[in-house]
Amino acid sequence: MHRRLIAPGALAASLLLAIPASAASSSPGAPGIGDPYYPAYGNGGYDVSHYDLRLTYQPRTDELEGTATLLATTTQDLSRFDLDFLLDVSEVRVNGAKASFATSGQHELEITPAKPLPKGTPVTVVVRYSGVPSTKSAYGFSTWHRTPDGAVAADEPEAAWWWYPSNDHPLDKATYDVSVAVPDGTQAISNGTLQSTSSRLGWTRYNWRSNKPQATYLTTLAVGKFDITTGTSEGGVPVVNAYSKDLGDNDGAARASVERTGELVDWLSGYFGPYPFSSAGGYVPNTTTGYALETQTRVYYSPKQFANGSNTSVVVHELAHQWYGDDVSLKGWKDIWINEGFARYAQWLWSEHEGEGTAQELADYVYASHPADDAFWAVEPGDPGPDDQFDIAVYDWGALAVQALRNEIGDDAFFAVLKGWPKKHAYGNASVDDFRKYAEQVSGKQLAALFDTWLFQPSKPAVSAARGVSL
Ligand code: LEU
Repeated sequence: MHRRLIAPGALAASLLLAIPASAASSSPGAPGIGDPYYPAYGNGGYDVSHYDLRLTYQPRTDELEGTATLLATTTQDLSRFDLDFLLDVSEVRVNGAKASFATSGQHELEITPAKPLPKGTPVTVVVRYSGVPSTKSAYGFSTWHRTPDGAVAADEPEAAWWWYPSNDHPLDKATYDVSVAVPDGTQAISNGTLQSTSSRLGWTRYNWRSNKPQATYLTTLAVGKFDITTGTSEGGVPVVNAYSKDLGDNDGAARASVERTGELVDWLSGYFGPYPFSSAGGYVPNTTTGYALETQTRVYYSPKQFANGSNTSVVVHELAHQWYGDDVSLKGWKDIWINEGFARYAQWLWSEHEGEGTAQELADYVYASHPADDAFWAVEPGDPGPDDQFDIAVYDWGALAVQALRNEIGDDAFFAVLKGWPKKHAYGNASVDDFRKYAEQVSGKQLAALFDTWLFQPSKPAVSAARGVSL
């Protein structure tokens, strides 16, 4: 009992003195950014401003390897932080020093820097990694799609985990340099502008730059044998499109649709304001999946979109997202109506332009074609829940709600809102509530009841409340 030389209190005090002030209060960043639909998506404690991905991909074996360098700023005193990622990590450095790392949960890479990171400081994170993405899954699924000559990463809301470590949530947008080396004769397609290509030792490196804030799920990679076309729209927007050389019967219809990107970007600019990015375009790989995705500046299209001939409507939908979804991104995944309701409404405006039915006629049709007991009306477009996030109701009822808003506030205010919204929140994030407040401000009308009826009730609006329809 006489061996105790220092009283416990004194020991604790001497230890505390030895720890720098920032470390005393630092704690691990949260493993999720706080989205109630997807609690583990994204992370807390830092904000990424730029991703630099320098990769090599071998289509034959599906091996991807390389280095991701992230520039971030801490938003709290951090003892540890997470990235979302599935591939095999060999080394992590934080501000130049080796950091320890471990995996946890479905897709968390936990990084413990050698020294705690004080709040508000710039941090450089380097992650060296490799792996075969098609062998990885989370929650029992994979969104990495191999093709006969390569692979594609394009999905929503999850796509990044299979190919780069990230803070995987639209709330944390960043700029990107994506540089991918592929075997000579193969191309790598990504977002933004192709800065350069270089060849050596049998590999060709494609250097893509996306220089405006971009959500993680909107960052895409496609490798395969592509035919790349370039041009400039009449309005001055550079256009880069890419078509798999293996589209078979769908090749003509795909090109007849996607080659109209420049014309459609200019047409949409009339409604939404100037195109927000340095480049536009789309790519059609030889995938078997059936959807399209508004990957920023370079839209992903499945060949199936063109199985019945040209489909300018899907091109209009995905290009509308460049303003509604990409330039202005949702704050939480429950805000999906702002993306899909307005992209669908743009298709209705295009239908009207093409003489194939006015927006009002299409709204009436949607309203009339779903009886009150149809499950369609059970999905609230304003808060559909994660399982119904991409239900047809979010699109069609969502667009009907847009028509209801138009009828309530009149065309002048409506088209001012349509164009003003991307300007108000350019390169940022916004919620359905933010949209209602903005529409109220522009129109001078109280819209709470209208939004409640059209977006937040799991039932078919009564005809008496049906401002969207002209029945
Ligand atoms: N946002 C996509 C679309 O344009 C849907 C997603 C489920 C891939 O409709």
